[in-house]
Amino acid sequence: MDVRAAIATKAGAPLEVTTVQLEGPRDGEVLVEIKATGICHTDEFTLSGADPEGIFPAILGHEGAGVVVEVGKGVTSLKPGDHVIPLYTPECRECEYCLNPKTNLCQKIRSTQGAGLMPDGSSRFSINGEKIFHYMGTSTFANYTVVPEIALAKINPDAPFDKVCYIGCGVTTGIGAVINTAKVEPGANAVVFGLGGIGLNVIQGLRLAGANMIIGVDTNPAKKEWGERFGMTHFVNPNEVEGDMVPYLVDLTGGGADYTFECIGNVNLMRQALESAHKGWGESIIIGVAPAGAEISTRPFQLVTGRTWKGTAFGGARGRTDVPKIVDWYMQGKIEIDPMITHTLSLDEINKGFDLMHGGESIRSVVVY
Ligand code: NAD
Ligand code: AHE
Ligand code: ZN
Ligand code: ZN
Repeated sequence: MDVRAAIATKAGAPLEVTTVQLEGPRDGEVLVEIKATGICHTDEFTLSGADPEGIFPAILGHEGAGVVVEVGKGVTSLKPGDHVIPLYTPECRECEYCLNPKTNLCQKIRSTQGAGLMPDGSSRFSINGEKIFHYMGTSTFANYTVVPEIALAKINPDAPFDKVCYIGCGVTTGIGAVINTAKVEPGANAVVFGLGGIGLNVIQGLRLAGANMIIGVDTNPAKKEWGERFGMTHFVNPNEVEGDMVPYLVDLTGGGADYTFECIGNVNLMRQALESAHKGWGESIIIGVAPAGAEISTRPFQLVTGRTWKGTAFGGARGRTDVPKIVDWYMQGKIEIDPMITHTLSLDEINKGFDLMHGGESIRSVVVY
């Protein structure tokens, strides 16, 4: 069938909005009509050419919500009409990783997904007979996409697509990092580096967990008001701090934070985040995705003296199990999403979403089909 899509033709070039061809679902696959998709910084990261797994031409997008149109042979958990959120971290419930409660990183289809292909090693997207690659197993920058059954969470049909699409990445990543990865306890002190679409969700996760000091760090002064809107208690603009940030934050937290979160993708800030965690017990969680070739470093003494460095993907969430619950939290008013969706665009305007992100003007732009 013909579908409307934004193609990433090459690194650094704007997306091209055009008509492409999509094949129907094969065994274990599902055709989904995408109703809305957020634009995450990771889409920008891959489009920029900084992603070692970046592959072109591809249809990016991994923060969508939509409706099941058709199911392939063998699909048992979904039927046409079901409302779904595609999952870039699937949940097969049978691989070694799914069976280990210590991780959410289902590996059932990770190798083909990373190569921009469906699990059988082929692509469903093409243009004039030329293959276009999938992206993160989701490719939500198209109004129809094909996704493996194990990479779809069935959600409350009353939930608005243009809001809950954000649960497909940003909301779950931020809140999940606090609840699943750090397991923050009430009364803890925390520092969040980067108050964008992810960092603000870390802040609302910390509020939910009952944290005490919630310190936000961002070079964009406009983020002070944004952070406070979701529970931040202190704002630090590194450009206004004389000298090194680490002693400043250690002093502000009375010895270091119990938890720090890096939500930018900058390896220098990852080091600052680790070193501003409390001696003896502080944990630092890396969320930001760093460019190809970048490496983290610190003095091993930082770890010897009791700090822990951790990372998290999709907030440690098991998508088919946890995403429907997070949608319900939104529907019950337990978490906020609406104010963070600062811009709603048509597919034709998708490149504007990237411009708004570059200019620090948006928290989340959402494309509504
Ligand atoms: P964003 O662009 O919305 O936010 C980034 C924020 O960092 C902005 O507020 C910006 O002003 C701030 N910033 C930039 N440089 C800074 C500096 N030197 N000091 C302080 N603040 C600075 O991006 P986002 O969508 O929130 O994504 C953040 C990061 O998280 C990206 O690297 C993205 O790829 C990654 N990410 C990871 C996961 C995961 O599962 N691990 C999921 C989603 C996003
Ligand atoms: N492909 C990159 C890494 C990109 C990355 O870390 N992706 C995160 C999700 S970011 C969502 O906005 C993730 O889930 N990682 C786990 C995984 O298996 O991809 C690279 O460096 O190669
Ligand atoms: Zn994302
Ligand atoms: Zn699995």
